[in-house]
Amino acid sequence: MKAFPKSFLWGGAIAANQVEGAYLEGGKGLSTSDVQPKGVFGDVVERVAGDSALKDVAIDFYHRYPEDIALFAEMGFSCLRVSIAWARIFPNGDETTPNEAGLAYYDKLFDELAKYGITPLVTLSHYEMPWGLVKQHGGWGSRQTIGFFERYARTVFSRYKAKVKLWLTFNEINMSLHAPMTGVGLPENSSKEAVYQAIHHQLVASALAVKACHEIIPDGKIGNMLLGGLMYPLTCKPEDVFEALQENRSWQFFGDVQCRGAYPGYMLRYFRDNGIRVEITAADREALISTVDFISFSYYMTGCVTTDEALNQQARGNILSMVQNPHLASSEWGWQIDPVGLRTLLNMLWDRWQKPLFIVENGLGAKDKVEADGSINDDYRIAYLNDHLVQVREAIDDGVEVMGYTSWGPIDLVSASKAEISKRYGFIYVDRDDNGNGTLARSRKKSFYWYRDVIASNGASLK
Ligand code: BGP
Repeated sequence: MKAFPKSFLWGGAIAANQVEGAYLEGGKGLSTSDVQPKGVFGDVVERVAGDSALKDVAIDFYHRYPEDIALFAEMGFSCLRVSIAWARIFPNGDETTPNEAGLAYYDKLFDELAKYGITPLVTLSHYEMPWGLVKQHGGWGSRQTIGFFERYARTVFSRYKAKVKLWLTFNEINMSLHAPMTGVGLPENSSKEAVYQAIHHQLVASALAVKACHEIIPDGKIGNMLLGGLMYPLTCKPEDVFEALQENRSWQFFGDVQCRGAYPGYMLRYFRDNGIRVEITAADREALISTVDFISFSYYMTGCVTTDEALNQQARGNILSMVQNPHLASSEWGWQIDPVGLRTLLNMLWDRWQKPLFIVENGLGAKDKVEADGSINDDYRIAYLNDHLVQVREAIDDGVEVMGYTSWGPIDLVSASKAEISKRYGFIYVDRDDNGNGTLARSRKKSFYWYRDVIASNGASLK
């Protein structure tokens, strides 16, 4: 395989609430993730003294980060995507002064990365927000939350401006309609109007963070983060093709606002046709003009769209209500594996927005078997990643500007959708099970050595 461009960043991506644990240490407040022990689609469960959830300890990255970063460095990472737990910095979310212990923790983390020359890519909000903001202010349903977020963003930009040059605003900002509590801190049964209003507040906050980043870190870059869904029409029936266009737009509209600085016409029509009234002030319009420098996205699977109601009914049980593609195989969790779709999506997003793209999540969640000698032969993971990276290389040859690739969960972590650890993504195995048993010891899987070779050859070893 032809090598990747010299500036291409290689690494992995993790999120605070899925790795750190230490959920009440260092003055941290509860976050929405802490009260969703069953995962991002799960109900809110109020915490009581003595209860516990897998995420409370997660993989104990909060304490073990030096060991883990040393392992990432051994693989040759030039980039690590992490997130800051907002509730470590502003425990309740509405304080006027930040929690110094929380700020100091991430200082140490960034310093550790710097030791190895690993560039941090930092998400401001990865599927969590301070629970206090939800309980006392109504989450993103309240306009006030825009100000709380802006204060948080300005605080961390000012603190880490010398250490962190690459930032992302909200993880998978386009998931909120499917997971309102996780995305915008609203109850699951909220009306569409309420969720779109909250999304609007978040889009304004994202744009204000872009503006603040440009002011405070002039040599920095800030991107958005989208779930990179790609929907195919199930058939070539024109109605199916149009349905797929609309479905793709329902995911990409967030990117349209963040890249173009205004709501697209098709979205305004959708609001009109469905009687959804979103309050968009003149000041909001002005704020939205600050557009992102680059686009980042996750990519795991594709799905199909049809106007056939019977097939749609059957699909309702799937994670994103997608109809299965008969041409693709699925992971153990039913996610359809589609490497070529990644090339298609990279080309489509480039054609649409003409901004650099960063693949900040991609990977295979699978059950791993530890052999008697302690080895883990995860050839399925190697095949998945290899095939996707080959398509990334093709897209670069197609003329798409790709900044880098951070595979999801380079070390096993707690899954977002199911809050289980047996759905493993890592090159590094963590000895812990879904009940929280295990030593938390780390070990290298076969894919660890494979990824190390890919990075060392700058992609030339891919097949
Ligand atoms: C994305 C999230 C991640 C992550 C990943 C894999 O939606 O941004 O946080 O966990 O999906 O999903 P899961 O953990 O459910 O397998």
